[in-house]
Amino acid sequence: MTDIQNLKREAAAEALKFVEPGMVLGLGTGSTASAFIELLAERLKTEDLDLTCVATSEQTKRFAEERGIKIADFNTIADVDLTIDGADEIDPQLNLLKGGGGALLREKIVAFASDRVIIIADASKYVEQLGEFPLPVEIVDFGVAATLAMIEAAAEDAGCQGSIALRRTASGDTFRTDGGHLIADCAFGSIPDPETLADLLDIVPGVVEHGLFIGIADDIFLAAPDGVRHYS
Ligand code: ABF
Repeated sequence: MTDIQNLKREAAAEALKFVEPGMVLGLGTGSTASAFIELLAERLKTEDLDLTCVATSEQTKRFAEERGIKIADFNTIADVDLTIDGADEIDPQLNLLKGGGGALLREKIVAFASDRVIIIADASKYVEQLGEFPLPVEIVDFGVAATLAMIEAAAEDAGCQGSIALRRTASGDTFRTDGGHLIADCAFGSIPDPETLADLLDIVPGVVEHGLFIGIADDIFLAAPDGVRHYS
């Protein structure tokens, strides 16, 4: 296992301590969330926790089920006790930039339905200001050109500039989310006012959701070579 994988696993191990019997548990998406799912699967081999697990992506659903974790239909569940997820960037106010994996809509729905959200990451995800990682914005494919122009205008009003490009897969096809939408990756370099940008993107009609998670994280476990730091 590489050093970075070890760090992800250490952060995941801290989050695992918060899983209690009978919980409705949200499972995030990405490699750090996958490290958590692997540890959870190991724990479930020796403990019957009677969990109800929901997944934030089809990828996570498959990954969990391959490890013997049953995934419930989220259409029948209104409240989640605890969600464990990763992030692409985390700022000092515990705001997050997420969605590099394209699962931001389901991640945000599950996070909003959760009593507690724990974010796990290696320390490289901690930044003074969000935005070096391109901000993913999930959009519908009706009127794409107009929506992209509105995103650009919203970004300018929030003090952000940079290139906005529709995401493609490695083979060059248009990337589609689990919900069948497109992703516009916004390479702003920096986002000086994430709250304002989030508010402005929220009112663009063609935007389904964006990757700014403002005030959603309750706890963050950041694993560095000298130990795991806890922010809340
Ligand atoms: C998800 O996984 C996303 O919101 C974020 O894009 C990504 C982080 O992935 P990783 O843990 O692989 O860095 O949580």
